[in-house]
Amino acid sequence: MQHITLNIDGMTCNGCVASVTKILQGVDGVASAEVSLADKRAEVAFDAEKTSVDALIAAVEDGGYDASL
Ligand SMILES: [Cu+2]
Repeated sequence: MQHITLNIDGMTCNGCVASVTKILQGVDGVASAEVSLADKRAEVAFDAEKTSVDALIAAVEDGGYDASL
């Protein structure tokens, strides 16, 4: 299991937190996603054989938010 922290931009409320959490948890291979509005971060645990950092970032950006390492 790999653990990363992504910087997330564009979240303005708890609805955004819920959206980003759902996006990340919807990626195949993601075990857990903890999103913080105050820190503008997402801590993600995932199976590196099923997904990748690039795929996680792409999923968040497809949802309308900015993500970076
Ligand atoms: Cu919002």
